[in-house]
Amino acid sequence: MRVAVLAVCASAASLAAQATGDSGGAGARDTAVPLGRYAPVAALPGMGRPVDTAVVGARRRAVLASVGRGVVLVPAAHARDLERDYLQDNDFRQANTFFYLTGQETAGAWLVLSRRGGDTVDATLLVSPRNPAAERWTGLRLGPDSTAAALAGVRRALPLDSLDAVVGQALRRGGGPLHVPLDRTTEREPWVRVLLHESRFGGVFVGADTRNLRPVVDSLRMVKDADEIARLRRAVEITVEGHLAALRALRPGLWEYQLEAVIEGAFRWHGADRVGFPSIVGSGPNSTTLHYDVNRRQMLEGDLVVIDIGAEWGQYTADITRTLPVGGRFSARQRAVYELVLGAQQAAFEATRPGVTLAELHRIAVDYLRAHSGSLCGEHTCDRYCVHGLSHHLGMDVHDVAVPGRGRLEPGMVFTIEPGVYPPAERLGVRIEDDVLVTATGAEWLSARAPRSPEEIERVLKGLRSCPSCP
Ligand SMILES: [Mn+2]
Repeated sequence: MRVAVLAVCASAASLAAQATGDSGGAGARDTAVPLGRYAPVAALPGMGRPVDTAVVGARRRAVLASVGRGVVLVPAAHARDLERDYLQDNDFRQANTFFYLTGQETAGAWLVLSRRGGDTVDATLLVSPRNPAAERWTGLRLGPDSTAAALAGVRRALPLDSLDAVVGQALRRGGGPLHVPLDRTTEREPWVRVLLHESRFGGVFVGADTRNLRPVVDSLRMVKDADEIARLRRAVEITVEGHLAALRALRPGLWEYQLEAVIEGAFRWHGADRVGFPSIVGSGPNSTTLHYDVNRRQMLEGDLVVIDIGAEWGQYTADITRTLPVGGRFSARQRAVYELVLGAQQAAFEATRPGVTLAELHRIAVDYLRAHSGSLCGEHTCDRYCVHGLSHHLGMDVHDVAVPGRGRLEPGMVFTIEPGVYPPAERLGVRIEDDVLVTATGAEWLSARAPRSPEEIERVLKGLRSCPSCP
């Protein structure tokens, strides 16, 4: 598996280089050019992004090598019905496992992987036949043809109704078990019921031979390949733009939802696909509610506002939190709590390197809070008011997959460091969250461009507060 992951990194080097080149100098960004721009796929104008077929091919090889024996079957997400399910037709988001192994955003498709002679992966994509009448309404879609096969880098793309035959044939040729992703998102799917309780797929398959593919894919997903890191960097940069927009707009009297609007406007302006999670803009007492996302309060002079946001780009999401003084300057007390939290974050970052666990980093941050509290939190030390975990992995899910037994950090893992202190009696909450990439020797701040020290925040609030088009 190690070798496979390295192979992925090598084959995606060109894409990483391209992404790095795209981003330009960190300080001198031309904001007229959206960060999320991409060259459309000619076969899918307006919808498809180019896929590095070598990258997804390497992931498929890694999955098959990992499962050992059997056939791998992976469904795409369904399209929602415009009339029946949802008011917007633009709300499709691909299933993560399918995206990881194909890079395709096609709805209702399936991927079948099996071994063909030695280590060769036989990958078949199954998609609905083209429907010109429907495409007139909803745009071009992939069909079962050579275009789809080329875009996904698979041997062949067949019509959906060949699914039973293709899986049955693969099982007859190489034997079981059948590996399918079984999780919260698929458990209610009709195909799971069929798979687990009825004999299907040419009569070859029986329910007892089904294994869950998720632990295998999740384990691979924990170490990001170069393509994933490039996507995460893009999501982080767009999220930083959201924070910069918030800094420009912030002033007493503004409503939390207005700040949310400015932030999410910046996300879309810079090409984000959607938010990775509901934007948290919690001021004053709301700063102590960890997942406050109602965003309905008017922000007042003297408040702090906790802004915990993440843009999603190319299926990957960032997660960055800043705590800002609404009036432009921290009070002495706010600043003291802020600097304590900042110090805890810095201590955890400096301890980050391969081999360390997130639990150890959490302990380091808590120890820092306890050791440096002084009388800041009264009779207790401030670690008493640090009520959530310090970190989570970051990727296609904002709280990305973490499999048991894989607790030690490895190069290529991406996670958050987000200490917070929330003395409840005071209507005062401070959280600082950054996204971090584990390197061979330590770690890299991915979100360093978002102002973080109190001095820089106050300087930027003073200097940037000129936003002619803001409400
Ligand atoms: Mn987080």
